[in-house]
Amino acid sequence: MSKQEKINNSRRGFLKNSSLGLAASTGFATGTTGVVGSLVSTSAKAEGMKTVVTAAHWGPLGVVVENGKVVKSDSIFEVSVPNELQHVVADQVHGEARVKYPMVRRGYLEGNKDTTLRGHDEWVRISWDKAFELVHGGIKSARDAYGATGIFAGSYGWYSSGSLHAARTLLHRYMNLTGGFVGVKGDYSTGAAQVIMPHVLGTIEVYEQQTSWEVVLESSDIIVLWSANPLTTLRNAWTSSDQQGIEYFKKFKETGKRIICITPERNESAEFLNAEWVPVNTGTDVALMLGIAHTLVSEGKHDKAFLQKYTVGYDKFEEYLLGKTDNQAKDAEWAAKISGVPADKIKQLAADFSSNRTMLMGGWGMQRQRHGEQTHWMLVTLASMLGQIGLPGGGFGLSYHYANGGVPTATGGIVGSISANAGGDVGEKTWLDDTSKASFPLARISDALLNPGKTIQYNGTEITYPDIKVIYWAGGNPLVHHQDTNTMVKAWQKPELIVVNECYWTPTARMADIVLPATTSYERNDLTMSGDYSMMNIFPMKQVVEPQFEAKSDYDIFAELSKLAGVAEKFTEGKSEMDWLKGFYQSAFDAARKNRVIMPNFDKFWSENKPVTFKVSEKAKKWVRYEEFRNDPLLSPLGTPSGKIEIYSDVIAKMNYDDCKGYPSWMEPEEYAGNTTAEAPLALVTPHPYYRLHSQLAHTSLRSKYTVKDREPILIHKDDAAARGIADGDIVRVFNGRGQVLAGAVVTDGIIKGTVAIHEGAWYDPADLGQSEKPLCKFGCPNVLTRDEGTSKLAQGNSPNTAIVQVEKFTGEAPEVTVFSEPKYTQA
Ligand SMILES: Nc1nc2c(c(=O)[nH]1)N[C@H]1C(S)=C(S)[C@@H](COP(=O)(O)OP(=O)(O)OC[C@H]3O[C@@H](n4cnc5c(=O)[nH]c(N)nc54)[C@H](O)[C@@H]3O)O[C@H]1N2
Ligand SMILES: Nc1nc2c(c(=O)[nH]1)N[C@H]1C(S)=C(S)[C@@H](COP(=O)(O)OP(=O)(O)OC[C@H]3O[C@@H](n4cnc5c(=O)[nH]c(N)nc54)[C@H](O)[C@@H]3O)O[C@H]1N2
Ligand SMILES: [Mo]
Repeated sequence: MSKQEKINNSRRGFLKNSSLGLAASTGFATGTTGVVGSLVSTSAKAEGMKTVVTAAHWGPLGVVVENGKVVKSDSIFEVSVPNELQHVVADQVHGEARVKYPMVRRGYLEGNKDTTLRGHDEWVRISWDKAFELVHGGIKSARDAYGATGIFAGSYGWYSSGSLHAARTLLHRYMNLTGGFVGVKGDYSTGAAQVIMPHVLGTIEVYEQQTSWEVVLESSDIIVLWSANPLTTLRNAWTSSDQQGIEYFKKFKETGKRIICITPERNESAEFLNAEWVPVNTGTDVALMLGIAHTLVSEGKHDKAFLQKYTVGYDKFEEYLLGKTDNQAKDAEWAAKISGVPADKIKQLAADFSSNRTMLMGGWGMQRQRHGEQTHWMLVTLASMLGQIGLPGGGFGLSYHYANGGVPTATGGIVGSISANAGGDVGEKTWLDDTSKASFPLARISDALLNPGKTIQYNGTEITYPDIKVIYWAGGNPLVHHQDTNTMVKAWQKPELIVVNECYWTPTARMADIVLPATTSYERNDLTMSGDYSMMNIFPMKQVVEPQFEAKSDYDIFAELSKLAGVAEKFTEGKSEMDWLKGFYQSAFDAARKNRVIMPNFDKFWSENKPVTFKVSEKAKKWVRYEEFRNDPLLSPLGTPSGKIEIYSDVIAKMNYDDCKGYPSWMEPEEYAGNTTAEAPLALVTPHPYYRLHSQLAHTSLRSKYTVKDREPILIHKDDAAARGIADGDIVRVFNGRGQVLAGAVVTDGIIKGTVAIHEGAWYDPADLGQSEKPLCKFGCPNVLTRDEGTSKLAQGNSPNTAIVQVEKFTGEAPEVTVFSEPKYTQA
């Protein structure tokens, strides 16, 4: 089944089941949100049944509960593109992957120091009292012996939405109160872009509001999805998705204007939006952009006046572009050889971009690779040459694919949230200096664990890795999200103690010493807003069911641990769950009032069972990013040293890094389509999944929508499959020098020849951990195959999309996938 068929099919499914009786006509699709909360409370009339309104990253939900069990869930808004992630609350709460009780690894319990047992030791069920005693004791003795730099609580992850039950923040709050911890710098999402952009534009850019969609609809002639897949990625938001971004993409399609999608695979967006797909080799966008830039210059189509007035250093870059510095003109023919995009097409793109109002919408997959800093720098440079930055509907936007970027910001108030610093008073933080010096770019985690004391370069500074003895993770899945799993498994054997709070038996939980069962967001009360930029709604997140088995919220877990450490009062500030929520809501209420927006009081809001929705001003609808800068670059300069767009950055040049020069340039990655080997002749790309949020929901029934013979799918071009005797639906082995996984072949012409795709977030399920150097992952976690190296000395971001592999038909008896059910355990 093609992806489009999948989308159509699931739409039919949605219409058929549509409903809980929740989705009334709301006018949502036309941009005027309405909600159906009042219907919600009356929809479930049957005895013993109720419908509860809550929310998740994947949107606001109505959840039907019957006799204490979730039976159904759906969006409370009518959305024109269904989001199946919303339909599996029952699986999330009652599924077989739940961690039910506190668990400890037998070796740890018995004082066996052999940490290589992690991941294949026996589990022992213990009481909460025993668990708290073990965790508190382990952390305390490590603190006494090694100090705060021995404790790592960076704990990156996407846990669940909510202002109060934010797993990672709560962990930090507890750690801050008890003597400190080593944290991390940056994130996996935009590891490279968020470090380079401030040098170029003076802001982080990737998490900023974009030119309003209303302006784009009106003024853009062409939108370019450059390494972006909004139909997939807008299904989620860091707060909660209200899918307004998807509705706007759909509206743009309906205008009949051009949409171009530049990606290695014809992704869900390209199909749904009927975009012109430009297949490109993974990791070659800088070359492609240079080819377009060169065409502009050779045809005199670059905007010299714009470059002169609003940028610095173009002349230095142009020397490189034209080949004056290295005898290689970066012309369309040169770019075609590298990128796989024909030279004629490159020239056509240059002509189209420069003769139309063009919005370059840059996604982030292309910066999650070696030299990932260059892609967004070069994109901004190309946009500068086109000269449309700051004009309605022109220029670039680096967040249209994420959390409703470009959906106009509503006028109202923003809810408060729990802070990592308790009550503002945590005594003298004598450890703070040491730990902040020791905190490292998060994607260097394996390197840091394996090489304590090693010094690395980072954005013009030096960082020396700490000696980590304890890891505490709450709300992330590093054994799935981090690159080169086999190296990580080794690194993970270094600490003396690893504690994980989890709702499910994830690969990370399985690799811990102590696992504490966390409630899902459906087992507690909370609040969230929607759309990280649009801030349009406040959703109540009401408790749907009682905590399952012995699960506790992270809040309660850390409150108990704080009690053992003698700081409970500071941790809780004497407040109950509802006290916190009232306070967070009040912040929004007060801010809204200043904006002359009246919100219901908390009690009314909570009892009404529906969101608060804010209105959007005409001004917000007309907002154009960089308009002020364009109107007056002297009065509204950028935050860069020159106040202009830095096509050449003196600051970066002076860092003298061999892998990030003073202007954007093409640097050949160690592994890509143009640099393969006989052993690994195919490039690998690892996009984000349509039916999951990373690894979240992998354990639900949604799996049946995408797996092939129970395995994570791998997209492979029909010629590459034929050359290997692989048919659609075959189980294949995918391997390289770093590891091996099984996957299910999806044979297609929807991927550029020479590249295969496996989506990130597939759970790591090793067949023979402890017996083999490179255990076979039975399910298909792509990070077993990816490269664990920083993007460059500048950002040290993650680079999973720089990888090459081989694929072969798997002929043996395929081992059963076991990672999605509870492991065996014994009673203490
Ligand atoms: N190859 C490759 N790898 C990638 C990427 C890629 O593109 N390619 N993308 C990267 C990116 S951008 C990101 S953001 C990361 C994502 O990596 P993660 O954020 O680690 O991924 P999630 O699957 O969201 O993990 C969140 C975990 O928190 C748990 N959880 C949910 N709610 C709670 C709670 O209330 N309490 C507790 N204690 N736990 C909870 C979930 O069960 C889940 O296991 O992956 C990165 N890895
Ligand atoms: N459904 C869903 N939504 C999500 C997430 C999820 O896991 N599932 N994750 C959320 C998070 S934390 C993040 S960071 C964002 C991620 O947002 P992005 O980073 O933008 O998502 P990706 O899927 O990694 O990449 C987008 C597209 O770029 C393509 N691509 C990859 N490498 C290259 C390249 O070298 N060149 C070009 N031209 N294209 C390339 C991918 O194949 C994909 O089609 O999404 C968020 N939304
Ligand atoms: Mo991310």
